[in-house]
Amino acid sequence: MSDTPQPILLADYTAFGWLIDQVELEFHLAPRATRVLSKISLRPNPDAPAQDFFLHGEELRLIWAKINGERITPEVSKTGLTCAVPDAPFVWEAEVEIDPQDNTALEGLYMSRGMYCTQCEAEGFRKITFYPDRPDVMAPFKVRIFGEDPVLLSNGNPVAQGEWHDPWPKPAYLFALVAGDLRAVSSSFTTASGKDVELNIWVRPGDEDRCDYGLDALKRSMKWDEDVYGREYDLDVFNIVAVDDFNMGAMENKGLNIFNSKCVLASPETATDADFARIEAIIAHEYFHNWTGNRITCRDWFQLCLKEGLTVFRDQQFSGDMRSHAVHRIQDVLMLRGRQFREDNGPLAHPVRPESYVEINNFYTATVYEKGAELIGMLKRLVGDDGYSQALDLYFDRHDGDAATIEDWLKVFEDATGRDLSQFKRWYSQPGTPRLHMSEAFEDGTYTLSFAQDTPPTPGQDVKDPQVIPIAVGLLGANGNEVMPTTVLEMTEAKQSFSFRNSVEGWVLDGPAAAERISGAAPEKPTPSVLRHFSAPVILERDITPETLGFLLSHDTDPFNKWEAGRALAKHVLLTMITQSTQPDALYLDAMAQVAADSALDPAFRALALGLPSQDDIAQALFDSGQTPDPQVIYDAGQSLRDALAAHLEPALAPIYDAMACPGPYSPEAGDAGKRALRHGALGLLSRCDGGARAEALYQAADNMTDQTGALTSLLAIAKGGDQVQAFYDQWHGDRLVLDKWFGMQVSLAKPDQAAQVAHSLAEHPDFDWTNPNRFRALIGGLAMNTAGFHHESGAGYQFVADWLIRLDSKNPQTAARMSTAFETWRRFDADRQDMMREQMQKIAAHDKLSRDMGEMITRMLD
Ligand code: 0A1
Ligand code: ZN
Repeated sequence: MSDTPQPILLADYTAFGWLIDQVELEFHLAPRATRVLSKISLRPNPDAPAQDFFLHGEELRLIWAKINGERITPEVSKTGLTCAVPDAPFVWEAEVEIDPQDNTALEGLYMSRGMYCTQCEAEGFRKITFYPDRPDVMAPFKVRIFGEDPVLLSNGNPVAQGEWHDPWPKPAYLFALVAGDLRAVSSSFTTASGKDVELNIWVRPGDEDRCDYGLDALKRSMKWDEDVYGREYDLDVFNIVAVDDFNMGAMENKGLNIFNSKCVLASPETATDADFARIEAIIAHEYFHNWTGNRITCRDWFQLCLKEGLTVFRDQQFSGDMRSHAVHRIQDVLMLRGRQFREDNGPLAHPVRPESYVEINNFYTATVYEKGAELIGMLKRLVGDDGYSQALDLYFDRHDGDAATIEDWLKVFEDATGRDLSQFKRWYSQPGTPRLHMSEAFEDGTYTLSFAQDTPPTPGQDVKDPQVIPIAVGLLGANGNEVMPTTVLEMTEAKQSFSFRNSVEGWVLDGPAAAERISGAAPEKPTPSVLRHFSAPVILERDITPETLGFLLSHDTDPFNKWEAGRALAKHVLLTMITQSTQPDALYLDAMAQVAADSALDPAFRALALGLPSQDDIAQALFDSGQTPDPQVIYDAGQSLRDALAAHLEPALAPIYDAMACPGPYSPEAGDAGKRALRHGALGLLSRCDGGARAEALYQAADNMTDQTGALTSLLAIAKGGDQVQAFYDQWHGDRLVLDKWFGMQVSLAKPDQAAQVAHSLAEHPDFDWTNPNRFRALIGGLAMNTAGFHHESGAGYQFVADWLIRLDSKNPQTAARMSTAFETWRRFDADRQDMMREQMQKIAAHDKLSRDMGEMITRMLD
């Protein structure tokens, strides 16, 4: 018999043979021996095929089991149990014993610094008791918790101390339990229909002063979901708990969200502007899941994007409404390109709706989440805002209480709008980032844009069919005025042209309905602004001169494309510096000087415009154009370009730095955060001219974490800041979340030839608690993010990361497997680096406690 785990296939889905009317659970908590009693009322599911009765269960010690009150002896395996059951409704009961203290995988019931907590998505409930642990089995739960802790929480409404009833049928993955010595910071929210909801954020004693922002974000999320989606909250209480040891960001358990403390706790002294923004988005995300995920859940884990893509899309809309749409769109696209494009163009590429998996935890990916959200955005663009609202209303009406599929989702759009979405569905099954080639023609006063789409082969899928691509286009006249407002072109063919003509109404898309052409003087060729707002997750390829990019950067009325023009220009400059050993282009430097000083522009936008493309981005671009990227050369080019920018912009930088100071007490609100972002951008460049004098002064004066880390980052980037690193440690060594920053900054900003060594010595530091996922990610992930350091020619970075992944894999497979993606770009590089990375991956694959999670990741990367 082979030990190789067999993949699970979408095509093999069958319904569970029974329906569950009620689940009753009783927990007797003890760190090494928690007893769980379960009583489950089942009846045959008339819509399911005949099957043996099977309950999932892993790492459980079965004490006894009964059917209808009679003791039975089930057949227990490593993955669950079977037994004979009556062909009629029956009651299953069992008692099991589990060991939360020994649970280092942080899945199921585990302990985090003395506190009991759970994580059941995707398949953790089977480590708590025997149960059909699949999302399409939904039931109301009643829970009783017995333990010594003062606070005993579970899902639903409180009934008595430690007793909870959740009336809303839910799958087991949404179950949660928390017990500990916790304090609540509380508030309340009155829903649109007048129901009062108690809101609590539960934290360890001492963290109470870090909850205000999270509570406020929660109230804003509740209001927003009522206003924008018509969705009200449906229980008497909404609890959030902050937990220090957590594999992901947070979890949407019904009425009891559990958060990685890093994603909810914030105070001006300990959290940065970016932390505040992330907390706002994650609070919203988990809250929004109450409707998109909990009330309507997924039939099976292949449908994960049904809840995640939609909920990410909703949290992005929310963040845009709370802050700036333009700035958020740019940040979302940066993230998409940085993580999802990287995944989609490498060995781990998979469809937004995968068709097979070995370990589902490996599919909580940027593709399912972020590309999944882009698909919702495209749908909205294609059917229009009204069509989208009608489709969503229908979705909630039709599927409330269901475990639904992508087919159900697309059907509501078809039914609400009358549109055929069969071609659109390809976006869910075809992995890979489409390349969109564009060319222009201008003849007899008709302007034509021609597009050709093709998607490179991905693992297991060589040939792709054309997809529907909404291409938002605007046209600009020679003087920079917009002569055609944003118009969405719907590309459905492999190759397609769209013509525009000059009419009494300006430039319009040619077609029977287009207005008459103006007779008389021939129009001038317009300049196109293509893929506005990043209207589709594709890579646009076209010949464009630096001059045209400069023109768009100055004049484009679409803020995303204005930024994109600057970004494309920076990319062009870097690629030319790398491939032709040239000096930085003056056109780019002048353009940046203009943007930096343009006080009509939002400071947050200016800060983003001044940023350079990531080293990873440049490596991918070089690889795409048939060259072998050298990480050290890319790093050096980035450094020279920063030096050149600093020298060129120097006269403007000090005034910007001064003007962007925020007087008064710190506020995390977007306006001030944008000013600080620009101020710190200017400081990063200024430090290259003043030797870090201003950064040292800012560090000294800082009264908030954004300024403190901003100053320290600027110093570390010029290889200074030794004293500040020590001072930071002295000030913050007692604070877990802040100390993560200390580890992360040092390693991610170390010079390439020193990064592995810095990581090595930090790993010896007494505060390096590698069993805490946040700390592990800060240090090991910090090195993986230091592109040139990780890929240093010595191979020390590869070895360091691989050794730690092996170590972590035997304790926490999920986080280890997730971080193995550090190696996913290995095929881009030269033969020596490829050999070294392959060797490290083979070493990981050969270790004696290799997990299923890690085994699957390495196999996919090496195949
Ligand atoms: N559903 C959560 C993400 C999540 C997934 C898995 C987890 O543990 C294995 C934890 C959280 C979300 O989208 O926020
Ligand atoms: Zn989610």
